[in-house]
Amino acid sequence: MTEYICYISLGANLGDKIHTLKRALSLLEASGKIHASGISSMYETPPWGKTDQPAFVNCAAAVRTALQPIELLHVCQAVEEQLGRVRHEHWGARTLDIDLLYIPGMTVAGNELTLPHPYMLERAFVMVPLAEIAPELVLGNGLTAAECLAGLDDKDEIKKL
Ligand code: PH2
Ligand code: MG
Ligand code: MG
Repeated sequence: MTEYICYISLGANLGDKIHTLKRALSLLEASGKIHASGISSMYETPPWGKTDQPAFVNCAAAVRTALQPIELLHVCQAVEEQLGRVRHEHWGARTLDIDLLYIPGMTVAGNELTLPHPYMLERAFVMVPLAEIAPELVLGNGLTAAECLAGLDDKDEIKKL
């Protein structure tokens, strides 16, 4: 496959969150097959969905790779495991979560992976970091990341660290 860019979201709400996200980005690079071409700031974000859990730290990255999207997902899952992720409950606390968000011009509809990420546009913890690194990126709804973010009212609760 020729190289393409995939936008990803990283999150943690247990342990040394910032350290974990930085380690995760270096482990993705260390695979030799994934190159981060843009990394957002780190943001402290209130838990979304299941609200009785610790605050998250989230960031976003643009990664360049020639792996198939599903192979990219598997490398991300291996990094999650390497950094001690144990899967507890759906939307619950986690040491590390890496989600694939969006690959310009590509959709994926499989058992393991759906692209664009079905909830990305509703989540300020995803859209604030994404709009920082790619404000002009046109997303699945035809609007730019910055335009999508402007429509989210909980964006003010996202704090840059
Ligand atoms: N991830 C979830 C559910 N809720 N909330 C925040 N703030 N950040 C996350 O990364 C997050 C969440 C499921 O993966
Ligand atoms: Mg997630
Ligand atoms: Mg995930």
